[in-house]
Amino acid sequence: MAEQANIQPPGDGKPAPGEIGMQLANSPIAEEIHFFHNDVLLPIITLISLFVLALLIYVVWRFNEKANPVASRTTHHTLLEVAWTIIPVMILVVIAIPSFRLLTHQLVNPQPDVTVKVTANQWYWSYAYPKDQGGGFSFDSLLKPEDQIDPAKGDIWLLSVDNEAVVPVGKNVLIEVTASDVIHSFTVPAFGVRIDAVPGRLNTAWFRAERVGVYYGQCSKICGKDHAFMPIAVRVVSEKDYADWLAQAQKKFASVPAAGQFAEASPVRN
Ligand SMILES: [Cu+2]
Repeated sequence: MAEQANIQPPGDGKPAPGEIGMQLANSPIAEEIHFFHNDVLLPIITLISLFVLALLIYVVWRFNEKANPVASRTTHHTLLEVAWTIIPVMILVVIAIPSFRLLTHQLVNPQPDVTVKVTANQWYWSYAYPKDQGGGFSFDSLLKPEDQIDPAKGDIWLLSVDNEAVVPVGKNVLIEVTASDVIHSFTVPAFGVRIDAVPGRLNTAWFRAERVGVYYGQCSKICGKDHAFMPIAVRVVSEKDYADWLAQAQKKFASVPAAGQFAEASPVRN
């Protein structure tokens, strides 16, 4: 596999210093999440906050003790009460429509081109590539120790791992997620993926990366003392590089006893 130059801009695949927004989207779901947050929720939140602030300022100015020495004894106003019930309900309906549409897109897996089985362990990840898709191997992915971090190669302390998961660009990747011990959570912000890894249960999620590069994530469920030290690194490569990597990985991980029950891709469950 050709070594890729690190040409990713800040905030692409990893956090950037001083960043307050989200990492750049690299999947249709992440784009939809960003649209929902930036173009639907934020304007509504801003308008409501400004409206409430204006009401507070008006009340302070108009009804303070000096301006309004004799307080009104009004306790009910039917029209006002109906309005402040109906308008929030209508706002919630406006939010619910894109929200449920996004949930549906996230939760209904498309026909996968590549399936990767992800197993969470205290405190590392294991990836298995099914045999019928050119894999037939599995490997563990552990935090790269600080003394092996080489920034010139694009290594990032606390995010880089010894063995990255590799997926092809522009393909539907189905991930089947489980855990061997306690509950973990497989989260890669740039892909819009966050799915719990639960012992004895197989959860699925999907993404389709649109750009090559390395995309990082972290376990997102408190899972014990090294919870902060089990990062996720997914390298997105071209289709040719992916085929080359599969061939290399088959040899490299041949000695690792393949998790037999994970050797075949499971049927898609929606
Ligand atoms: Cu964990």
